[in-house]
Amino acid sequence: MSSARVLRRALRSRFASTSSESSPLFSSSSVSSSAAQVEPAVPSSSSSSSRGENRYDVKSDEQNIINHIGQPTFQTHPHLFNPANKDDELTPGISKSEYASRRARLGKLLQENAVAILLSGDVSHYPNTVIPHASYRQDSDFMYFTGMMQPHSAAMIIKDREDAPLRYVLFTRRYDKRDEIWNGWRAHPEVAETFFGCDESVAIESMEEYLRKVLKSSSSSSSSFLSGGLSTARKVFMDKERFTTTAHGNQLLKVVTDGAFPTQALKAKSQALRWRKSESELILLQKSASANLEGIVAAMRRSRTNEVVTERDLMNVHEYTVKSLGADRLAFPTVMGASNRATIVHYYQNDRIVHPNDLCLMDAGCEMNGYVSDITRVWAGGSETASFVNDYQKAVYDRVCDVRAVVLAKLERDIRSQTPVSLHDLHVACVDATCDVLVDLLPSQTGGESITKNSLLSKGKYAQYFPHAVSHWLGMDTHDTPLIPGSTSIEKGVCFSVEPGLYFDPNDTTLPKSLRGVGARVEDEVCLNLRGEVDVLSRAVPVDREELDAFIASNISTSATTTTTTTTTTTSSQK
Ligand SMILES: [Mn+2]
Repeated sequence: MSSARVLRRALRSRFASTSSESSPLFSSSSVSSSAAQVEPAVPSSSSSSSRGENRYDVKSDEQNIINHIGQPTFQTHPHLFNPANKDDELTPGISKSEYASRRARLGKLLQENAVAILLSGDVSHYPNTVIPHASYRQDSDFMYFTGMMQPHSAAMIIKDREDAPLRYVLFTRRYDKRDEIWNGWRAHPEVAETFFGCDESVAIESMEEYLRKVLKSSSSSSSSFLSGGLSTARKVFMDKERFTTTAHGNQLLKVVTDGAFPTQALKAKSQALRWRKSESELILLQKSASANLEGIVAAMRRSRTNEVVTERDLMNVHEYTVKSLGADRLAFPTVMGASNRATIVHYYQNDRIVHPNDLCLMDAGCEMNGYVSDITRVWAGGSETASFVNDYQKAVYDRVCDVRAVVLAKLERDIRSQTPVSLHDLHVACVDATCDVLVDLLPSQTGGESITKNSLLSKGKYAQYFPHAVSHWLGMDTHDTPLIPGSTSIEKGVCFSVEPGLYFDPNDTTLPKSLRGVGARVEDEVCLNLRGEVDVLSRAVPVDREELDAFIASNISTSATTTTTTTTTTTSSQK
């Protein structure tokens, strides 16, 4: 049976009994004034239901039902889904069974008689208003286990015994007509069960009471949650800091702490699972990287004009392009620094004019289907015929590319010889190669000190020119799974950045004048694919200076459509 038919049947049978009880968590004095500011007041269900506004007017047509789910489906967003998998994908690219297997793997990491509690991401508002920011971003852990993209939701994964099936309960807001008018469609408990594949869907307004029962059931053999009695207290897996930002979260936390139930953080377990990506996740990471590359190429093209362009123009061209290709948002504020702004690692003002032959550093990323990209390229812009004209610019850029080559070669060599290699090992190799470069680029006496590899390393002086790490994990977040130490050996399915750089402070008078204000970083996305091969997801845009110039020139002379084909061809070949 198609999911739409299942939904239609469920809706017909269940909406007739839609509860019109009041909403204890959101409608009354239980919401503090500070929480009301964070979470705008939802009107009392009881008052509006008395006017008949809170009844769901369900028509039997499929489109109406699908529209009420409140997040993309194949029917409403066919451009985001793979038509071949339209009945399987819960979110674009990820199947319902993959979400179920994620919960099952989490279940294996939990002890018996445990409950994991996850909250959806908070809604943020423009200051002093109840106007929400346009692009709601789901909490990554919650998204990973549920595929639920909507706010004001929560989930419990209950494990009674090793040999008993997990129980997955999803909590969503009750239907509220006024909320729908202001904020659009949402999944309500009546829809959620079938659509999200949970064992039970419950109104989030009743979650506190439900949690009490789950916790109490740990010592009760007659509980509806258990098929057998358990004598010890429920162990609760939750990230407490996530519960303190809303009145609702605080109430749930109080239920757990008042009962003195033993708690453990959930995030170490969720990050351990999220760290290794599945085949579908790697495909989504490649799609995100390919869209991001399209955006960077569009910015390159825009920079090669004789019109006056600003850094912001280039940033906007990138953002427009990635969003046109399906990105929901940028992964982080774009760094678009021309000339000496390229020396500022997290430059975000992006508001100055790009002059002819300026080096343009763009460090950009987008989030698409829940997965991010993070790529940096440097090129010469500001005029139709821009090129690297300064020998120091050429030298710094070329030597950063050399460091990149050293790091990637080490990675490739270690993976091939099955030598364990970690992000920390890559950083050590990067620092070593960077020091070699610095010895060549810096005068032998700089700032009253003699520059040798030893002096750069032993005093950590290299960090003045290379202040960041060469790598971080990548995935649903830009700095993904930060609890996985950098000393962990890279495994199949793991994705990370490789980003060497060199930055020479414009105001550092100890440097030769031509070196001041020169900065370059080259950042690639790398994964060890499931076949155990090193895969550079950002390889469609070259880094070698001459190759890159030829690439930009060919992209200027061709149409935007042709460019799209150039980089997405690589995406297709990845699958
Ligand atoms: Mn990065």
